[in-house]
Amino acid sequence: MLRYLTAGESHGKGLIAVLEGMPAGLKIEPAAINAELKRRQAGFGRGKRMQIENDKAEVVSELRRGISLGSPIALLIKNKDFSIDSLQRIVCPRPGHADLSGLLKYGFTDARDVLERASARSTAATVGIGALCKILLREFRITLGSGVVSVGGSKTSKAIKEKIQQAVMHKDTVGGIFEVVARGVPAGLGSYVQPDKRLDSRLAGAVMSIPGIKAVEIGLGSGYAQKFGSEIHDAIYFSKSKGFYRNTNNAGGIEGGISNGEDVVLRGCMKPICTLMNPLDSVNIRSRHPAKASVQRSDICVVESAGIVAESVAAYVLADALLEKFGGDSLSDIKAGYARYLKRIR
Ligand code: EPS
Repeated sequence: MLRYLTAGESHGKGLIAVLEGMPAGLKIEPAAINAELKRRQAGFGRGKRMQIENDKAEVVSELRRGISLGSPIALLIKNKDFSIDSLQRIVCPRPGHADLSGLLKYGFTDARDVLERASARSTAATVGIGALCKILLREFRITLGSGVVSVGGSKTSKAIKEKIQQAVMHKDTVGGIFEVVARGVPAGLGSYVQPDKRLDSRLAGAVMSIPGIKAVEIGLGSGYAQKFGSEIHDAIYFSKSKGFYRNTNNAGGIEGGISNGEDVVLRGCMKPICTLMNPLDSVNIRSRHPAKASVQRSDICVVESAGIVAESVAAYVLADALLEKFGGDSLSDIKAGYARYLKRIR
């Protein structure tokens, strides 16, 4: 149904995102895309790069008078810090980063060749894709939001701020957990008929594709391991006004790989950023002698931004599953099928 590609290096000319499979007839306002890009740049703990960039997307293909034509949509986000050719070499790989495995894989002698593409800067393009998908989902009253659950084990906003300040003071970094909630998702997206059609496997894979993510859970997630079935499964009720509904949502809105009509809830765990101002032991890749890992401009904590990126990939998965079920080339066809379906399941 939908597919996307991104391209671009952290300090190259810019980032490109291409999304194919969007229906014709959708009003696309660049302001809505730019608002999402801005959200990704914010958050306590971000580094100096975010003071340089002011991410804005230019829609370089597919629209006519602001309305989609059914052809691929291409976005361009220019980098202000376009300095790729003059940046210093990096010869002491950072533990936790793609530096060493990338060097070994591609036969480079400068980790700069790895980190330019491995950089989480690419997530600006991902958020551009997510913003387009959110525009489609909004037509069906499906909305997504995210929030920080914890940072370094701290949970209140005061304690989280203190934890990040502590990391700054100790020249360290800190990770955490974010939660994404999608509201208004109808029952019936995804399927149990094949592993790759399951909505939960698609969401988990999508969130895992974000740099720095080490765990994903849907609904109660690992909490399921602690309780009896009778305590944990979401009992089913029906009323004329609500249709089928639950009083609990431990399943995170997905049963048997299919959305069940409740909110879709997922959490992701992001590791601490790997660039440490007080670096760990590493090895000089040329001399093979012990050395401290390289240090360069970076962030301290990006859990909040990671949540926005996770919203974006979740929006992509939900939009893809929606088009799979109600597929059509134009928005009006899809809406007609959607309305018929909603009537049937009530
Ligand atoms: C990022 C841009 C990068 C980093 C960060 C995310 O910019 P620079 O490397 O120029 O400071 O701030 O990327 C990483 C932490 C990483 O490890 O790649 C962005 O736009 O989000």
